[in-house]
Amino acid sequence: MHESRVPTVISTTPFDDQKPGTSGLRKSVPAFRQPRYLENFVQSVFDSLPDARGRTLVVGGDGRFFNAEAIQIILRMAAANGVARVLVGRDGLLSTPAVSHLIRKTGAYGGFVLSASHNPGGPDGDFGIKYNIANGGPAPESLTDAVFAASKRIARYLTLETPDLDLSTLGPRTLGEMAVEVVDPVADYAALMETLFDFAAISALLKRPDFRMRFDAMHAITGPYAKAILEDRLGAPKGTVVNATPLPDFGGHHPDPNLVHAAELVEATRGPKGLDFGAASDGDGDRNMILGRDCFVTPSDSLALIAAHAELVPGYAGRLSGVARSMPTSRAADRVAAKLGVGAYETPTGWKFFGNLLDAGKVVFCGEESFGTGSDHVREKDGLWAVLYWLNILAKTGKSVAELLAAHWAEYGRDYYSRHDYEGLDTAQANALMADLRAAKLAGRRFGHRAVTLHDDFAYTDPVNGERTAGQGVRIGFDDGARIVFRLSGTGTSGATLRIYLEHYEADPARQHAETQAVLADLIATAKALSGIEDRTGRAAPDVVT
Ligand code: VG1
Ligand code: CO
Repeated sequence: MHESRVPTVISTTPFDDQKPGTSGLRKSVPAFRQPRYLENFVQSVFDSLPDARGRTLVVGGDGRFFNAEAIQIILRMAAANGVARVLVGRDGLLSTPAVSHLIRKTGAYGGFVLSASHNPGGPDGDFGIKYNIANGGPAPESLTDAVFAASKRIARYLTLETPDLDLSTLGPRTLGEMAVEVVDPVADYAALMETLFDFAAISALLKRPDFRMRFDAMHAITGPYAKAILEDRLGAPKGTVVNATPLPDFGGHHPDPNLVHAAELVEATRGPKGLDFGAASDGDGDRNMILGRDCFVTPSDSLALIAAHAELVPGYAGRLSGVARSMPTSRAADRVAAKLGVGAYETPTGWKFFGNLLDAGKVVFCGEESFGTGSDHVREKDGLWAVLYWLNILAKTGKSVAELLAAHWAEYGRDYYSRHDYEGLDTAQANALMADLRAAKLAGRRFGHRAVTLHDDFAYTDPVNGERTAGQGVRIGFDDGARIVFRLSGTGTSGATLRIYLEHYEADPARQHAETQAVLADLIATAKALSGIEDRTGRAAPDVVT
């Protein structure tokens, strides 16, 4: 069809709500299915990129509801906007870290990731889209700001009038004048993992009859990756990976690997017959949860232990330059960095802030309290990577997860840590709460046995390019090392979510094995008093505690 090669110009008018949040544009599926909504955003990206004409892009998503339609729309628009070539995962599937790797490996110009991550999916669930740049990482704020500005003045988008492309088999296709290559979503990623970890040692561990593990893919994207790597390559018993088939609605659950949403897995690690190792990943495969028998590794501790054991892992031995963590993440990793004499960085929430530090070689590991850990192997957090890293540590030390944690705390002290989320708050109420917290005069005030030594609204200046980001959350530090952080979520799709991050440092090994919520009880009370959350919203308790 000759006509299909000529871009069609479609008139449109702006939507006013296309500002990317912590991780791309995230809205309900009904919002994304409004006519022209996705098209406007994608065109705004093309209009903001210096020059995507003649370049290669990578496109893939976590398989959630609307993934398949969205990919066809993006492919047509890419062709109409002059993109030369697109690599797309078979059936439109690619995990977020796999997209990042493919961009880097192929030298692509960038890529689109389709996912709302840990948010639920389905016709009434959430959808999302994110643009990643040539380093494989999320677009920096300078670009997302430009996209938002473009979305407010958009008047037309470009597309082709072509039938849907078959993405179910591997190999080359053409769409208009654009080449489309349907690639195996797993192969390149699995090969990368093999270069980083001691697969022989992990394989020996997984085959031991006395080592019992489970990986819960939560009906999301990591199922095929985990099966290929853990079961097929490393020889873990069949059935080690559960909920391994990606479903458009994740089986009706939140694909969010935490103590609340992966409760069944947590249960399987409890008691004398509990699993030795449990792990889970989220909707798009970039988050992870690590469990041992009767124990849970906070993501903040996970980052610290990963850094502390770098010498045991082939891809990292002898080259640890530094560690970065998002501001609300506990200071556990800083303590390891200090001891090792390497750099420690504190960034705003969201993986896009790690990109420059990784590119500049200032850090090798990055982590967020929200079940995100990763390294310089890609420019996204990476769920399965973290699981393989932990298996590598277990295999090389011969210790259990609980033993590793206890030894780590004895050496560095323990950062008791928890996050309390209040979801679906009235946006105006939540904004007022934050404004009052910012304005409060807290320095020097006492709360119980603690006095406030730090009170600010976190701002960050990127040490690589000097870009400044303000308003990233209210930090309240106390004289005994405890800390409370308040911030509003930037990934929700309705109302506001208040996140309260609580941590208390304990140096004494005799007091490092208490129940976290009990240890934090007085800090929780202080956080409630400071914010007035109950009086303001009528909420006596958080919706989710992790
Ligand atoms: C949350 C987490 C943040 C994470 C982001 C994206 O953001 O707190 O640490 O980077 O989700 O993760 P917020 O703004 O809701 O707190 V994912 O797995 O969506 O890509
Ligand atoms: Co995610």
